[in-house]
Amino acid sequence: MTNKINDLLRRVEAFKPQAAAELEEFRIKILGKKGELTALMEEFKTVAPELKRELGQQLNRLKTTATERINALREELGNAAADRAARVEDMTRPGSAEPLGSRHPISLVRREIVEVFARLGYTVAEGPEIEDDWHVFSALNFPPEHPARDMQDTFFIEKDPDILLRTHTSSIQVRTMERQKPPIRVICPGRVFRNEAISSRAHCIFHQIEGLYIDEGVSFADLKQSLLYFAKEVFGGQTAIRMRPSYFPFTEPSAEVDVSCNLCGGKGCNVCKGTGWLEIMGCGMVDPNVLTANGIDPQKYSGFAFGMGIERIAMLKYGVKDLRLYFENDVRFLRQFDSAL
Ligand code: 2NL
Repeated sequence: MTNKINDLLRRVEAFKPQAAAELEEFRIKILGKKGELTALMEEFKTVAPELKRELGQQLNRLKTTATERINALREELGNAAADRAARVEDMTRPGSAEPLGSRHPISLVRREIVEVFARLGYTVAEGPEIEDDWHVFSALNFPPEHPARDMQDTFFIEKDPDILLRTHTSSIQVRTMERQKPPIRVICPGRVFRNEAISSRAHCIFHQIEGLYIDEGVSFADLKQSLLYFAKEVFGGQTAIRMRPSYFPFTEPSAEVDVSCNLCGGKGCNVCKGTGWLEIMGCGMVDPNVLTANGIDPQKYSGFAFGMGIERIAMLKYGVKDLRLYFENDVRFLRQFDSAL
């Protein structure tokens, strides 16, 4: 019996529970009604009288030790749990910063351009990416045999009647003219699609912003001043613009717009290829055929329109050298814009 008592004593002393439940299980196993100590007490009743004194002392020691150890362990575990709870509830602990994402450069530039034109009274319009021939070509004075209508340049979804991915955001302005009578002043951002080989300078998906202003007496001078204001807001107050004659099916006259290169101050550098000028957009006076096709009387109204590629403006603003970076979503590229909100 002494062996049994010593064995139990050793197990009580060595016991190291991880959790309160484990301790309680141990307590019941030792001190419970059907526990090992209770069994020893029963056995004690049957021992010879001359052994009772010695064994009784041993049993009492075991009982005291076991009870004290279990109480001490219970306190320890309770304190640890209270510590954990206190840590969770300590409102004075310094917080850990959540990592913030960054806006995509295309979104940043689109927003900036939209805001500049909003200050000139333009409202934003959007439209579907999947379009029909009328809204992308016919309503915009594209002749039936124009190369843009070719399979080589445009992604067709269906033929006869033609359903296609819009190749420019002008289709949004056509839809605006359907809904709204002049005066019209809209700015139209969106994704456009062209069947092109992908390179550092071309992509099959890109972003445009177009603007349309139609009212009585809108002139080319209004166009020039509006675009000069835009250029100064986006590229800085020292920026100058120039216009070069050009051609678009939907405007007459048409022009390409350049801004002065603010890297070299117009003297000529590798970015502006020695010219001192950077091309940023195309524009013109809305062709009377376009007004007529869209139910607007060209005798009463005139208007101007312009269009630009957002990728190109963002390249010039941020010095991005390869268009493909905009579409790869490499965080090493995107993180560089996290302070450009
Ligand atoms: C460019 C040139 C341009 C337009 C877009 C337009 C729209 C309507 C009527 C007339 Cl509804 N014109 N849009 C006009 C001139 C130029 O875009 O280089 N875009 C990237």
